[in-house]
Amino acid sequence: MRNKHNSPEVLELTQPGKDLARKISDRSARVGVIGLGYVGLPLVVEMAKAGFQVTGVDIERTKVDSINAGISFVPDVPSKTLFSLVTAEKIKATQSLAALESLDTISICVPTPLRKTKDPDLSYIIAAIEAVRNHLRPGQLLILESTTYPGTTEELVLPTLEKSGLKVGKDFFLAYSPERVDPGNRTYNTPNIPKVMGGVTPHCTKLATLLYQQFIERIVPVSSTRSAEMVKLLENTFRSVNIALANEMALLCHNLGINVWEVMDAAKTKPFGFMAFYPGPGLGGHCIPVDPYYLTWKARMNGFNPRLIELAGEINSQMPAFMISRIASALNEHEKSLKGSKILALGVAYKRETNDIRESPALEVLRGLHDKGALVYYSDPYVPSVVLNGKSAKSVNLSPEIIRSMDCVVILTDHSTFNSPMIATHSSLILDSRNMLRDFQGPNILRL
Ligand code: SAJ
Repeated sequence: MRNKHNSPEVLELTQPGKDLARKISDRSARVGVIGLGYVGLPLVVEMAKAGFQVTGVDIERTKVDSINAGISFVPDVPSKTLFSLVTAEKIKATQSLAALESLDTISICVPTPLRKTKDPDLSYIIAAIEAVRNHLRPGQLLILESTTYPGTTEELVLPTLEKSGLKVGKDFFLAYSPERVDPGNRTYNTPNIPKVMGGVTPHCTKLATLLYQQFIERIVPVSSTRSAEMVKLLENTFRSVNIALANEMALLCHNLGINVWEVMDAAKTKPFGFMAFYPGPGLGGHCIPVDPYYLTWKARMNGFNPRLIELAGEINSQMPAFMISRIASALNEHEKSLKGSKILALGVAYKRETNDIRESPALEVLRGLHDKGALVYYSDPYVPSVVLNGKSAKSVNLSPEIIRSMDCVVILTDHSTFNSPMIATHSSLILDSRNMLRDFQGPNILRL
């Protein structure tokens, strides 16, 4: 940042900021996290490991009790680590919002889902920010991490907090820093994923950067909260659009009688200028199918028509229907109708090696098959049971007999624990939407 004399601007912090900077540096700052899920809990642990006294706040009693017992419910956080930090009294969880008053910094990691109408649901952020406002005092630093549209921090969060009469950048400090947690990623986790940081004022950016650099290797300051909010949406919209391209390539390759998986893997050998994405039964999870709608909603509110982003969403959301039509055609080739056929789905989680079924396209495929009269079964080692069309369905244990009894096996999630040789050998008809059986050939094996 340069002032009019073109010399580096020296950021003279106000007293509350100076006190906070000292407390962060000497670890006497009392830090807190609202929202103890797959983003918030790893953040709590890293802050505690850096030497801070950490308070976790969540509305769910079960989460609070589990954390205080040192039992982790987030696969990426080992209970052993959590237990030792709780025992050392570095971590304490509570449902009480009154705890916010004693905190010097508060990171907010609450969900940002969509409403049924596909527009943003900021109710969790609003509830958290109103709680913060009710306990706001001079010297506090607030960092919003939840994925949201550009403008949320300055148009919604800031006015709510300044209703307290305190002034941002002088009395309290506010920044936006997108979470980038990739659940199950063995290589990248909270400390080594670069953290983008955008403050409402330069002082806010400076203080938020000072806090996070105590436990994250690299902070990437940007000029505003809007930039920081947009970075996250670009990252996830990039994935959605490229997955849509992979899906459209799958539809086109099927039409042309070309193996899209072979094409994608061969294209991937290009050492520059290409990044492989793969087709699948559709987009799942609570991020990639959701985040682009936060961006398109904001764009439309500003009279901008985000054609490419919306078209990508349409292509991705058509994939479950395409899967059902492929299954119907494959059965038809065996003189069988969809109605009355026994169909076994392998995998219902939204992606491999997870038990998360949120927005899972596999469930949409199963529901569609059921609605057309098929007798639907599923097997997923990570998901013991699901509710399908109002009834509870249990995961079946795979065996050659079970597989041979099916008219069609559909691979929807390519968990590594599936026994591919057994599946390839004993299935009379397979539709593989994940190329899990890439090493097997045969007239019984069809691919997306
Ligand atoms: N998918 C495809 N083809 C692909 C990649 C993914 O069909 O080539 C599907 C997956 O099967 C899944 C969905 O897209 O149903 C989303 O998959 P994902 O790999 O994007 O994983 P998420 O949603 O669990 O997490 C993503 C993070 N993933 C990666 O960067 C690899 C990351 O973008 C964010 O940290 C996270 O969303 C988030 O929290 O925003």
